[in-house]
Amino acid sequence: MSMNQSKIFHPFKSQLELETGKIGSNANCWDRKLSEMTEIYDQENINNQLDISGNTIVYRVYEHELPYEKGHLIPVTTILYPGRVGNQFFMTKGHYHENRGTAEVYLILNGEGVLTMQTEDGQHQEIEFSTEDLLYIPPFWAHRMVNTSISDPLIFYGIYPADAGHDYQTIVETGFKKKVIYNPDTKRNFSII
Ligand code: PAN
Ligand code: ZN
Repeated sequence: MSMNQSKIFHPFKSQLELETGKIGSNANCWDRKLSEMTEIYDQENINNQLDISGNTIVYRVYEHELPYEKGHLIPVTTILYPGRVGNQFFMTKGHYHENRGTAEVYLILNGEGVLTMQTEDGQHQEIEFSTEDLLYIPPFWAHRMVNTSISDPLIFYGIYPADAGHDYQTIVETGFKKKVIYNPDTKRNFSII
């Protein structure tokens, strides 16, 4: 394939604050509020929650502004705050990549939790992690991060192919096979059920 000069994207550098997850420049920042993700929690937990109509931020995302085109990679940090809805921890909405054949890498900058994953042919896997762990999400695996800390934000850096796309709807319809719930009777404070 010949290279079209007008399509050559220029290299750049940017700063990532390791303690906060903030990406300094060329990045968009967006928040996911609890009120925008009520369908992914058990309805009895949501119904007992007092402030879902409010502005509780569950997570904040910094994402480099780059073309969503094949060949590029998107660097992104997520700050998933500590909290619960009933016995369910704060978690990301979770998704398959629209382009199912694309993978992703997560590096845990700070915190602890569980990565729940599943495939459309019925497999599932849950991986517990903490600071400095590197997580590999292969093609075809839906992925959701759960923050199991009572007090600390979970901060992770990810890189995914720019043409991956995000399919949230399938997860809204099927949910994840496994839930991570608060359980003060266990040493680690949570159970995977
Ligand atoms: C991540 C996620 C991010 C937020 O960058 O998009 O952590 O989670 P949800 O997208 O599930 O709301 C990623 O996996 N990108 O592909
Ligand atoms: Zn992803």
